[in-house]
Amino acid sequence: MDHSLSTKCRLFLGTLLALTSVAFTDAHISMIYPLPRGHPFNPNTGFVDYNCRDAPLYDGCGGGIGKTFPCGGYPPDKQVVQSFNAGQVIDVRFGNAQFGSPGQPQLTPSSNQARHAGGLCEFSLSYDQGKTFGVFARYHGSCPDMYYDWPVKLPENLPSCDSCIFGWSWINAAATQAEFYMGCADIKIVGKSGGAGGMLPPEIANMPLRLANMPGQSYYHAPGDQYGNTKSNGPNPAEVDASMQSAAGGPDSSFQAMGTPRRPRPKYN
Ligand SMILES: [Cu+2]
Repeated sequence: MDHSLSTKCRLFLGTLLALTSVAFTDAHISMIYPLPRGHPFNPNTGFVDYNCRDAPLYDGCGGGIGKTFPCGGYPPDKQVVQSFNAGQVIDVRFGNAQFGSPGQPQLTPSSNQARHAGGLCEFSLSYDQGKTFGVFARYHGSCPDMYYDWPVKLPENLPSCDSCIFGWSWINAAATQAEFYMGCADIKIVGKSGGAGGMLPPEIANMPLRLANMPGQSYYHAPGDQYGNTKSNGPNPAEVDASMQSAAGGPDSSFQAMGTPRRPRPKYN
């Protein structure tokens, strides 16, 4: 009887160790400002995802909601309280379950923040609850990085909306398989033109998200930087300038997929 107890005990400890090592070796990064759907810090989230908040889409992360496109499959927030003005600059920030919160280790330049040598970050808006997204800003190469703010300017000509989606999506550069990450914040936008129920301006609506590394899409990495999982040089000043002019730069001619397309991962739900 003692023997069976201690066996259970060892099994339990083994499980704990396994869970812990998964949490640290399979680390990723996610948007933490604006506060996205699914995040434990978001008081209005419709689903609290303790296990897979930082995970890419379709990677088989267990215990979560089975992250799918768009927005990780999370339900909309219970109420929309994050409000921005058309033309406002949003300083996007990133974090993860290892860094950035009270009681967690201080982020240092050499911290492993699981940024996978950056890649391509796209910032988008949806005025139809995630059916379509239009890209209004991009950062190539060094994004994401928890060390920096990533300023993006909401276009001046956005109409008002009571429940829009601010999207961050990321195609990673290295350090792990070719992945696609997405975080969605439910926001209100106070437009210069007033009146809710508008649509995305056509120049934004016509700039679709770059989709990759999920069922039905190609598998590849995006060009990144040389800093691996540690602190980078931050946002490219030219891209900050472009963002301040609300200029995504049109179709993304500067983007080149890296490497040969990879086989889909086996673990789709
Ligand atoms: Cu990762």
